[in-house]
Amino acid sequence: MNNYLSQKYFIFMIPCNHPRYESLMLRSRIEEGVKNGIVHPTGLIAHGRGEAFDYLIGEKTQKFAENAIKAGVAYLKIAENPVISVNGNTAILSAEEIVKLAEKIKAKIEVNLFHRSEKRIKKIISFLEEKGGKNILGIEGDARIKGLSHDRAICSYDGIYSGDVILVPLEDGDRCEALKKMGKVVITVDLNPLSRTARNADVTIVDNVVRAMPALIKQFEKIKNPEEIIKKWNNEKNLQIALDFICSRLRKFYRNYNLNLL
Ligand code: PTJ
Repeated sequence: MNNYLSQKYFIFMIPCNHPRYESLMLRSRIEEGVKNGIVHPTGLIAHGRGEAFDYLIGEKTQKFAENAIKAGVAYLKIAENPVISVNGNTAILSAEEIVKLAEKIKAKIEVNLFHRSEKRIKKIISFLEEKGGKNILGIEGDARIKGLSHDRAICSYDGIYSGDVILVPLEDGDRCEALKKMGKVVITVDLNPLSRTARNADVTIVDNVVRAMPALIKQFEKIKNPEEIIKKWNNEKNLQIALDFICSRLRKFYRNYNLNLL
């Protein structure tokens, strides 16, 4: 069976009432993304790590994520030059929402890759354009994020380099730190509340990007008091709430299954 048929066969094999339907469909999208060159092969591993943490938070947008989404929107609302940074995984999972959010907040979209190649940047730009994206940055690579030695330092002068508030879903810790050192406000979406990115960002949305992006769009109209929200925002405290939530869920699992592991 060739690749195309096996992919179709896989989709056909997942009935809508399968208890893991949504999760399996996301896997299928990531797999398709690898096949068509949008997602880097290691994006499969990153997705798997994300899945594990999503399982632990109950695969739902929890209160701590809702609060972070509000804080993220508040920063995006007061931004003068907001930028949405897109990698392979985010593009394949949330292209339409990225385009919609960028329109709402008047943000630039920049493709910025850890495993950078011109070919993949062009593919991701075309993919976002198919969903309605315009003037997408990334290919010019005419500036560098200071203090980074790998290719993710290569960025666009008109985008990430000169932006003030940067939304970076599925970030790697190094770049988050480097962007902070450049004085930028960093908002991230990362299912892992323990990651360096999560701990270094100004706002960490501990949620799946497929739920967080539509929620950011929805909140945009609702938030009328961004300054007040920012004043009260405490990212560290919110991350602790996320971790406490995961721990208490694990304790419940332990009691329910009576595993006697301790
Ligand atoms: O497309 P490229 O070349 O820029 O590469 C992108 C990846 C994601 C492969 C690269 O940035 C990478 O290796 O990332 P890391 O260091 O594995 O970090 C990814 C983080 O995103 C991990 O903490 C995961 O838990 C988290 N994550 C994975 N899938 C999701 C997610 N967070 C939110 N939503 C997801 N769907």
